[in-house]
Amino acid sequence: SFVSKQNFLRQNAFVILAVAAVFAGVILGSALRSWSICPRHVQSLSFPGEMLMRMLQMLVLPLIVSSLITGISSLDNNVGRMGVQALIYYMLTTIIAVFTGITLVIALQPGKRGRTSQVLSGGGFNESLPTTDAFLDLIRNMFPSNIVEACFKQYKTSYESRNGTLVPTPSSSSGVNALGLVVFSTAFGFVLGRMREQGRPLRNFFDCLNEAIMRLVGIVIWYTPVGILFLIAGKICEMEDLGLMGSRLLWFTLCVILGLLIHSLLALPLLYFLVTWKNPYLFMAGLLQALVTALGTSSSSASLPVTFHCLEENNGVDKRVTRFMLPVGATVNMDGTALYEAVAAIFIAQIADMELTFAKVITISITATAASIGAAGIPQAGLVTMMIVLTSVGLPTEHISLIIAVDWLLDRLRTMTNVLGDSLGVGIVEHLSRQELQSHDSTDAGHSDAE
Ligand code: DAS
Repeated sequence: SFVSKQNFLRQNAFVILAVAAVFAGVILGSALRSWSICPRHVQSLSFPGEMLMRMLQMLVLPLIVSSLITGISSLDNNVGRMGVQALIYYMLTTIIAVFTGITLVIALQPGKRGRTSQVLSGGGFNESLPTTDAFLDLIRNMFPSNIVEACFKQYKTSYESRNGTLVPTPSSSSGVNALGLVVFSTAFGFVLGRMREQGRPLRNFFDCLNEAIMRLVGIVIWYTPVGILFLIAGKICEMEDLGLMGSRLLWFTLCVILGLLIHSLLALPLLYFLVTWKNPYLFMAGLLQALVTALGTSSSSASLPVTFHCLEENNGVDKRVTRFMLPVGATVNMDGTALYEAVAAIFIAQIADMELTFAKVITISITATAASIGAAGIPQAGLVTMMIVLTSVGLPTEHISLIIAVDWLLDRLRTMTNVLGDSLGVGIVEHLSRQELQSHDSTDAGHSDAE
């Protein structure tokens, strides 16, 4: 039994370390907090965590491009079917998430509880973003005019005030345009797959690039527990005192957390079980390290390398499916964010005493879904795309300041749900396509025999 215990420890070392890092981070952070150290020291405390973020982000760009191109070009004719399955899964789960959130926030009425919270003040967003412009920007970002620029810039309409009215002026803001890269790489991979012999050198190139990046991921994985520990400790040191949170904000936080729990622990696992007849919680256990990374970094895109590692190494998912689905999922499928946006918008409407008609609730659900697709997988992106949801029902965008105080926490939690949703989707689509993948394998073997 000693040997089996040793084996267990060896196999699960990373998971144990990652979970231990969360607890250690909380303890270290709370201890240092009681000494109330100055911001400069908090910065040096978070430094090892910042290094983890930077290392992961460094890998994300080549990872997205190479995995999508190799994944899609190797799937040949199955790519259409699997793509449709993936899109149905993304839409369905996002709608379930939004529905769960809306039901909870209407039932619990967090915006009507107690007095106005003390955190009403705080920096606000003054810029208001007309909904149609936001939708157009989403589509513009799908087709970047310059693929190199897409690696570091996103398109975003900005506004100029002229004689008291806001006039749109096209401009660019910083941030990786992951959506544009995903669209380009998908199309590129598709064409490359059809080029047969002629496409082989480039397919080999991207295959090799992808393999090399995944090996680098295998090295960075060793550093994740350290990074996570310091990311969490640093955050706990600098957070505002939760005791000052008003009762409305507290109810709002609970409402979001409850919704995320229902979606992550009941709805998604149930869907996985209904499709595959396999134990979803076993599958989820293999993902722990990715989930903890999401908690630490609050970014699904920074967690992407670890998610790849977990699905391929721990859960043995077919690489063709992870390569094709994960980059897309991390960019467009955000169940946690959609749930959060819907809850937050209705919470704000409750505080503002706005009457919620059925039409408004539907508008909120649609824009919350769109906002979650448009949100980049980076920390607090959901807070910015909230503006689309608020303006769509005529709520002033500066009301976002009502919820800024708790966003650092809810951001981490919804990112975990986002990563979980992407990963379970990979499991489901792999299960549905097992037959095609196998027959594809055997025709491939036939080809190489002939060669
Ligand atoms: N933090 C995000 C993510 O990476 C998105 C959000 O802010 O909701 O998933």
